[in-house]
Amino acid sequence: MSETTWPCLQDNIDAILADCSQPLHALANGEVAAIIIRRAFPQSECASLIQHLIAEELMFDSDDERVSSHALPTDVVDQFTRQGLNPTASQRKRIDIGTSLGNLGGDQERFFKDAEQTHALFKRLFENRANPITTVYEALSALANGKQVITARESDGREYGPAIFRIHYGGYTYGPHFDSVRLREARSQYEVYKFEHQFAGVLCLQNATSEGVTAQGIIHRQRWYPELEAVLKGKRFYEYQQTNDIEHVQVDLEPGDLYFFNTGMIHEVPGVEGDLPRAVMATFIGYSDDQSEIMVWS
Ligand SMILES: O=C(O)CCC(=O)C(=O)O
Ligand SMILES: [Fe+2]
Repeated sequence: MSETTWPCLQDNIDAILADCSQPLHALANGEVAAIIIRRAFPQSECASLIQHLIAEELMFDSDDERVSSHALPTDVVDQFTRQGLNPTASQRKRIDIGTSLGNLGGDQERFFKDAEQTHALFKRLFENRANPITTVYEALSALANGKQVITARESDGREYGPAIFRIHYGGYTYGPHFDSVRLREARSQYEVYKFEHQFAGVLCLQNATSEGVTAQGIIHRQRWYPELEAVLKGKRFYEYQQTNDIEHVQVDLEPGDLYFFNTGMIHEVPGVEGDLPRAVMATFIGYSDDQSEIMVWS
């Protein structure tokens, strides 16, 4: 691992703002690898939420056979296919709770209907407990230099899903990739297409741990560009990284920690087959220096 000079902003919001007065601008232009807010959401609430999701049968314990009978989300199948893997032969499972633009965006009517149901589900789930979605939106607002943070919506008011819970079982791996509704999916019929930059905001709820090693995100100091696509498709990114001496940062999170990163940078989460599944609450974020609104979706 080459020594990195690429900094992260981290600790609590005040410390981050004292270090950098425009943190989202710094994330957009690649000056910083990530913004990490430690203990953004109480650890005890993370554990309690996991138990709640299990009680609601929205997720399962790792050894529950319903995990393997659960259909993989379409975007996961696409991801495996992109990586040259056979999704149906894979034992690696992921359960999503929420509405994914990546998954359903091909059918606008279905997407917005699903998002409506997700809003209703989350309203019910968080009626009497701490809401991690609020935590993420408030943290983002505090970093936003006066920009307004809202759930992504179309000009006619239709709302996207506000966030998604992703439960990763059995060493589930995200290989090196980037995310962009603009550059990858080219979803020009959606409002969020207008943003110049896309970030992710991910709150860790539970780590997958095996012999002291946890599954953690890695961000490479390499922005996606069209010619890199052949390298990613050919699974030659590690070779490319070595040849070009690309720095990277591993962001180690504890339950309750929240991180923001630029999804235009190549990133990955190598899987660790732990006793517990890795559970996160994930969002995508649309940001432009010259837009007064920041939109959040999943
Ligand atoms: O789970 C994470 O930390 C990031 C996952 C990721 O890269 C994605 O959802 O696109
Ligand atoms: Fe990603």
